[in-house]
Amino acid sequence: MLVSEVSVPTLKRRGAETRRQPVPLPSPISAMSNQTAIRGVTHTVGLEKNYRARAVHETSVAEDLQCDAPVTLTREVTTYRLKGAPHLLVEHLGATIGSVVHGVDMAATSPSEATALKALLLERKVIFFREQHITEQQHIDFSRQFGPLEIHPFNPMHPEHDEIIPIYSGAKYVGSTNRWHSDVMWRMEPSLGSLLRARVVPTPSGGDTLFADMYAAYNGLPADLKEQIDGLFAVNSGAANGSKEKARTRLAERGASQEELGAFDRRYASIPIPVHPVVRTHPETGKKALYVNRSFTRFIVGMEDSESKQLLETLYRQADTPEYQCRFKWEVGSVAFWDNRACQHYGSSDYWPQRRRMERVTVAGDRPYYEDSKTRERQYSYALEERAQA
Ligand SMILES: O=C(O)CCC(=O)C(=O)O
Ligand SMILES: [Fe+2]
Repeated sequence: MLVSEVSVPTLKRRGAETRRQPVPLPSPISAMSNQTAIRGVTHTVGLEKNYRARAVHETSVAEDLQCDAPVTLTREVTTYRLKGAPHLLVEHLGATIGSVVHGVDMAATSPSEATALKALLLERKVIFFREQHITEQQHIDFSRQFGPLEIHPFNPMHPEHDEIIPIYSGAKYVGSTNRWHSDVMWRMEPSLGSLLRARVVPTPSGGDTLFADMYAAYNGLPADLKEQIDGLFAVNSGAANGSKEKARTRLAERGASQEELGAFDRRYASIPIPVHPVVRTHPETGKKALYVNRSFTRFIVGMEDSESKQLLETLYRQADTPEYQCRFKWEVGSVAFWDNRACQHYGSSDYWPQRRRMERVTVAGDRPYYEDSKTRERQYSYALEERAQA
């Protein structure tokens, strides 16, 4: 069905308003490092560490010679009525992953709409809504319909709402979510889902988020490799992406005393290091998902270091497969709601030095497990320390 045949909110795409103007790179580059963190900045890294952001900036042309005045186009889009909420229209992005749902109002979602959206999320792994010009509280309230919310233990919070993680980047703070990951895999119970809302986006383009279907990533492996990794476990930690160091630096720069920094270190040290299954059984769909990535996974338990590295590299590369992916272009007010148990995501860092401001609310999850398909036996994640003491 064509969108033009039914009554749906506007599907206008934003035209080019301003063009990217490359600016000279600072000299030395290290001057851009994250030395002056401010409250509310997270997931940031100095430009010198983010070679992709730097490469895009250096490659961009000084002026957009071939493009003139911006013109907004409307286009026809094929959509499908959502079962259980047929006034909501679904536009698919990737083959197996990612759908935009038209007609959602996050400020006034009924329980039956929420149920239908949850069923779609389980099928499509990530769903998107556009033009949600809602308050922070409405963002939180909508998210709460899908489960209890998670408060991040050490990231700087939104000034008024502990449930919101601000992910702000700009000239000083280079976007650093450009690594495939599933959120907070360094926790024993990583989050079920994340709801990310765009408040400021780069123009005319940049800062898209990519999603990879980790069921497809698993299904795409050769049979003998699947057999080899079924039932394996791997150590995961935030240390792999420097999250502790970033949080500690921010705290120090906000004037924390030695005592407060000591308390932070003790609190961080008390976070158990999780050992998660390499292949995770989804608790709601029963499907198998590949559950490792470069951001968090350190090594496979019980395997020689070199063998573990080699195997993990093969598994990490699965997320790079375009067939398993979708890509979402943000507009102000766009929201992505993804299932961390079924997909991974990657925030493209191709807009430096422009500003991009995103806010995330996270739905708490439960302990991952691997279920043997024949015996139905479940093996749950465990804390590295528990096993060491046993
Ligand atoms: O910056 C992005 O697009 C992704 C942010 C992210 O990784 C997150 O919110 O968990
Ligand atoms: Fe993330």
